[in-house]
Amino acid sequence: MASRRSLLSAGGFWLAGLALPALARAGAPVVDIEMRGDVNGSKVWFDPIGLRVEAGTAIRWTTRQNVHTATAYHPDNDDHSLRIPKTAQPWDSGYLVEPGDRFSVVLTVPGVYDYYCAPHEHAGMVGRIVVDTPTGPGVRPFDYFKSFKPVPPWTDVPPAAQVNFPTVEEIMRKGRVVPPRN
Ligand SMILES: [Cu+2]
Repeated sequence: MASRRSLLSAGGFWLAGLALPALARAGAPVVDIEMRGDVNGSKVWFDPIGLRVEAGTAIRWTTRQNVHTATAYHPDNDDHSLRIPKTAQPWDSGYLVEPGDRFSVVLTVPGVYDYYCAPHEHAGMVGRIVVDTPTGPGVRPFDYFKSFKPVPPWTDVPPAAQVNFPTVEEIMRKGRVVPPRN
């Protein structure tokens, strides 16, 4: 965690799966997502909660209130179910503590990417990004993995999180979906 924080404070990009030259070569556009909450932390959300972007886009999460993470639904992250493209690199920002703390990834593999905030997943703090085309595990039902029983077992997406994901259809139609409470 310390090294991650110092990387962030140094202004570095923490890239998932790609080195910096790819970012420079693509002239990657950057799309921002804010991580917000009310004063006592009873409501927390990503804004926007849904995004459609082109492959090669850098997604940059910035915390504004409370402490958050941006963490991919992937078995590498505490046995969460796989809800990003199979060949995409998972990411986990670690805790973003101070207002303005940031974390970035460049998404290069087409498909649906579901992600969550580790301390607030059970409060429904999740988001969804579609890169180019809506394909991959992220388009499948939340319980799709029950039939093949992965080892170690994957955890269920909590009900409060399930109901908060914008639909792929809404994301494809609007491009950018703001959370309902805003
Ligand atoms: Cu959070």
